Amino acid sequence: LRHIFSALPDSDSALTNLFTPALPEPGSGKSAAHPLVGIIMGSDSDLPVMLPAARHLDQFEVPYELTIVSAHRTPERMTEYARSATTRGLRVIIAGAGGAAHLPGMVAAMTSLPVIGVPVKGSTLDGVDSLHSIVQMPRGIPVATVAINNSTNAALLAVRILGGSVPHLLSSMDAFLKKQEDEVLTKVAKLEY
Ligand code: RP5
Repeated sequence: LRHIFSALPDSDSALTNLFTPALPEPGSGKSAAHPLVGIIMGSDSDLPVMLPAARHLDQFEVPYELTIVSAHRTPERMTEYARSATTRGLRVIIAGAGGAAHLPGMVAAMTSLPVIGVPVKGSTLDGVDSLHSIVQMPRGIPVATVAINNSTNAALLAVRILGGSVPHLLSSMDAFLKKQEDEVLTKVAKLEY
């Protein structure tokens, strides 16, 4: 993944001093020393779908880490990742997987952190298999599931969750929504006749 990281834009975190002392000092952008969001995926083949999550966290200057954790191929790594997430300072986990997409649910079973699941569309079944695997969790173990291949929304939801502790992020989200609204209204104005 090294070349992917180097392809991402650098961003200095603007979050320093905005967190309560209970939270670790924020690092800066991708592979930060103290990531608040963990982006994990079942395979490197999921990376194109998961990269928009990283790019959006960069935009909001939220420090994150990104790596491969497979529920089936590296079950012990998954257990260690989930069990250590809170003490390592993570506050939200974004987990993407395709097919028999057990990663988000299994991670949610082994941590109390909020887990956001991204169903990845595989080469067959249009991603509905992944969606059902992630969304149909049993009572007691929630996974916030976004739309198929929509890691953008996973990142935006993570920012909203972190915004509960970091008011600055809610202001950034307000600005993001306003910009988005303005863009649509500009298109409306152009299309109207
Ligand atoms: C899942 O199996 C991964 O999340 C991926 O979406 C899918 C296929 O993996 P590869 O065979 O491409 O490695 O575990």
